Amino acid sequence: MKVVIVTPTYNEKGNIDRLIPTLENEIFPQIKNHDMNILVADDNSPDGTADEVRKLMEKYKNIDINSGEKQGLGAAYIRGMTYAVEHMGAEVMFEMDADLQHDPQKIPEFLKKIDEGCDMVIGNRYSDGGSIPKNWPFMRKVFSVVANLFVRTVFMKLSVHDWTGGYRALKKEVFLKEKEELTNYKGYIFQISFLHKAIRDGFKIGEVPFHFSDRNLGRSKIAPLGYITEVFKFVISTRIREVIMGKFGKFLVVGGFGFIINFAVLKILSDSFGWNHSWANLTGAALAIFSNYNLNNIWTFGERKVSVLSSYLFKMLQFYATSAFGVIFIQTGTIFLGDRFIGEGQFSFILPIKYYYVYFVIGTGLLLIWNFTIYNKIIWRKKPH
Ligand SMILES: Nc1nc2c(ncn2[C@@H]2O[C@H](COP(=O)(O)OP(=O)(O)OP(=O)(O)O)[C@@H](O)[C@H]2O)c(=O)[nH]1
Ligand SMILES: [Mg+2]
Repeated sequence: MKVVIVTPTYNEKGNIDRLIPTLENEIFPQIKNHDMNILVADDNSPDGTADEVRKLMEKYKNIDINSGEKQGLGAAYIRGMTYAVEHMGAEVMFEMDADLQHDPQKIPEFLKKIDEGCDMVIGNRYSDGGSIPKNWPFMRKVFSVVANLFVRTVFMKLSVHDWTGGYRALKKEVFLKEKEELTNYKGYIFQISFLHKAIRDGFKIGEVPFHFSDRNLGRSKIAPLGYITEVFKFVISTRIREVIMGKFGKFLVVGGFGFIINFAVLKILSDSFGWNHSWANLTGAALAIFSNYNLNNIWTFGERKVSVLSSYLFKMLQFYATSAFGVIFIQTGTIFLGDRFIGEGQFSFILPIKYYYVYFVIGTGLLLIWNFTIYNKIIWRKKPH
């Protein structure tokens, strides 16, 4: 396959001078089954990185350069990868820093994973066989480890260890699929966002552990504080959007609609037909649960919909039973325990608030979690392939 190592540079004259000969003389000769090439994505570096690359291009014929304005690391990658695909015929691309922090000896391992069927291979500094520089200041080490743990946990993707690193290999299909959306991520956040979208779209991810060495020439381009804020904002806002637009959001809409049905039936039967409130409410609740069941079946869990009559009826029974259990034991139980162990009373926050309102809100929150979990894991559980 045609492989292009895309290396972004901003003032890396001294480093590119060492990286390219290492790749050409030590690494590429080890790789027999792929056509290896290099693309430097330079942002008109004032130190003359591009001139250095052009000199090397006279010596090595499998190098190219793509220059443009400085807009950030992500923007340089998108421009460079587009060039690699359109002008160099790249089928597989590497992301690799120019400052030799990414051990080039690992390239064959990345390619092996690609050959084995991975779509994107991530250099991993955080599990066995990987590391971050020992001589980094304590706080940088902490930020690096904590930031990655944070991303893994919030995205609920613990199996992928290194989200912020920039040593990767990927098939061109992954880039072409995500390119459009990635143009919004011009800086270092490009890395997390790219990986997140690739996982979301079901691309197969592999990992290669490596020791991340310290930069020993040139200056770092990353602004740590701004980056940390950006990571936090991106991860939290993405996750919230996913939850709201995803199953949980639909489940809440369905539940809200059920609540309206329940209340409307209670009111109509009580006020217009003179029913006793309890019977009117039970009828309203039974209809609301019926509506909830059907809307969840066709919409929230639409892709796991049950349509065979016997299992439709059986699951409806389960649905009524879990809903009743939740209301009695979880929601009402919370109010009961609150009254019993914290007590009744009230406090003032804009308006007077009775303690039991708070117990009700907590109980309802727990009820929602209970219901959603049971629906997702039991009633409409994913069938294994
Ligand atoms: N073209 C381009 N390259 C960039 C830009 N920002 C960073 N780079 C390059 O991206 C790579 C990674 O940047 P570094 O500054 O080394 O970031 P880092 O590795 O997290 O930080 P250090 O460990 O301090 O080196 C290097 O090759 C940089 O030259 C940019 O805006 N444009
Ligand atoms: Mg670096």
